[in-house]
Amino acid sequence: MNPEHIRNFSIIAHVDHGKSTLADRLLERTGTIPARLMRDQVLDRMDLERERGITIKMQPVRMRFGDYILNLIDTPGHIDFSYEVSRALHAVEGVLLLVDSTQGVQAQTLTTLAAAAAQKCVIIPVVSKIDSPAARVDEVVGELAKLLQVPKEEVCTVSGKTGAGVDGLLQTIVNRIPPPRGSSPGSGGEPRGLIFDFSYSTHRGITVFLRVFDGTFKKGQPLTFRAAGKSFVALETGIFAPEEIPTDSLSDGEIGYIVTGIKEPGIVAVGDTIGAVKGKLPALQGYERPRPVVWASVYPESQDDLPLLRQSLLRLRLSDSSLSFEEESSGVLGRGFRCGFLGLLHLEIITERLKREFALSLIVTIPTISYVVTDTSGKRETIYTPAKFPEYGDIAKIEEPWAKVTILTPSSALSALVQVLYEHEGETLTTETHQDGRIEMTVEMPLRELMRGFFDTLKNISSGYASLSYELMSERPADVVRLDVLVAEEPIPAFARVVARRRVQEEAEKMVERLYAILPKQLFVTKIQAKSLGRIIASKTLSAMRKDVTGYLYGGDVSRKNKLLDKQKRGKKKMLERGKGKVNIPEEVFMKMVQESDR
Ligand SMILES: Nc1nc2c(ncn2[C@@H]2O[C@H](COP(=O)(O)OP(=O)(O)O)[C@@H](O)[C@H]2O)c(=O)[nH]1
Ligand SMILES: [Mg+2]
Repeated sequence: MNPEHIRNFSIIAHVDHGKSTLADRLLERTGTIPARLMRDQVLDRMDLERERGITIKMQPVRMRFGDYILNLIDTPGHIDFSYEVSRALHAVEGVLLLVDSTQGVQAQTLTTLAAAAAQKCVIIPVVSKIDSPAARVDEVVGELAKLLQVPKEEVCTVSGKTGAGVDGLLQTIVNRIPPPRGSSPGSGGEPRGLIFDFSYSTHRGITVFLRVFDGTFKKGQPLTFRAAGKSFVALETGIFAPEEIPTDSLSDGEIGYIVTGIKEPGIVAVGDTIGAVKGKLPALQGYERPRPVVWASVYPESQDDLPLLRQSLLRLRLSDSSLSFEEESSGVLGRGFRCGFLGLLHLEIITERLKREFALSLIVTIPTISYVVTDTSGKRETIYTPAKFPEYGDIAKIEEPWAKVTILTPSSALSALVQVLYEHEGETLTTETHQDGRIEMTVEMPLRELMRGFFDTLKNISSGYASLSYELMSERPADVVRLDVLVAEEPIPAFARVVARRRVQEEAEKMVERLYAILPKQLFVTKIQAKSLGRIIASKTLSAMRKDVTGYLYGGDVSRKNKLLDKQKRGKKKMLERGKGKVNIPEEVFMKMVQESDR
């Protein structure tokens, strides 16, 4: 295939701005998918994507338009999946930057635009949903033209619903997006490609998704992964239609797949270069591994399922390279995994997939962030689990990740937003008023505070109109403390939290109250306490369950009755003294305390 006739592009936008629906029309107009097989958001192939109406995974597809081959990669819009977008951008020369004409530019529009520009992609501005009665086409075209500093005439307008503007857009793609450059001079046909994704099947092992940059890949060819240093024979080469269609070969400029037959996990990685065994071309620039944003523990409800859970996580990682996990054990919950996620939606999607695709019953603990703790001996350690957060005495310095947050909000929500930012320790860097009166703010904020329901609050105060996007920044000093919950004077490690010092009292009382409300009475008086910095800062006493020891005595033998009650009292006192570890915390109580309950 002559690269001059190839165009590789991606559709990027804020969530729900119509990417997948526009992709439907492109597939339809190019006759890629026959009408009888067409359905809404056809590229959203996972059940979960279809049910929720969101794209989770990027999806490549090849189309034919006249003499041209168009390779499109549809991407997710939610911030948690921006790693998918960044990987897609490495494989293409251009993007359609889509903005919903009923919404205008949103926070994620700005971040995806920045990512595409950094990748030197050619950007085609497109305003979508022009059929909608709520469309403000002229206004949004103006907004987008201003954002990109291009004349209004360069902004395309389309409807993914009616197909209006789609033919023109196809022509624009061919005209404005450059063809991929051919093989490096002097490479002598040596193949080289970048792995941007992969999938796994039991009988074919790992299939890598690649963008070919040089030479030609053929079936039966011996190949190697540069970083992993592993060689294999290509079992099949092919393209996405969007289902996998075998081809004789894949050559420079093309996007396709290679079946590797490799079944061991941990070898194939996105960002690795695939090439000839003993090839001379240098490795291509790969991707930075994304840093997990939140951590949560996942335990099987029954310990018998531990091996299945391990296997399932390994399997999921074969279609989601951003997932990270390691085994851990907790006294009560048994063995499980501490997992790192790219955000709360990512966590939700992964646990949902574990439950559905592998029929697992799971306990998922409250998500937390990580802290970097330097102890008094100078040792620096990243702590992912509150239960491992050191006691206050040994700490020299604590650092926590910060986030740079972009917020776009109607001006009517501004005063409420200022208050909320204050409560979440946000520091405003810039404020800018858009043409339509909306305010764009960049704010720096501890990730801990961003994860403390900031997004929900933002949506609430703006009646749903504000949008947010963020990127992680490096660590800064943190004023946080460990908070423990004690039952009968015994700390319960699984209940430990790390909270802002200024909120520790409030959190302590909340946790004590919550446990008090759900812990059944014990045989003896039970103290429920919260402790921080070596002091008890909240406490409640759960009265004893009174077992009726005198019940079998009838008649009026008062002295005998008193004697028995006395004995019971003494027994209880003894139990209280021995009380450690004697408290029976039922599993439901445990689950309610460690799982998220106030969201
Ligand atoms: N009226 C109208 N609605 C659209 C259009 N394109 C998408 N939608 C709707 O907008 C929502 C989000 O669309 P989707 O393609 O999933 O957006 P994505 O998140 O960017 O992939 C869905 O409810 C679509 O039916 C359009 O051109 N016109
Ligand atoms: Mg989509």
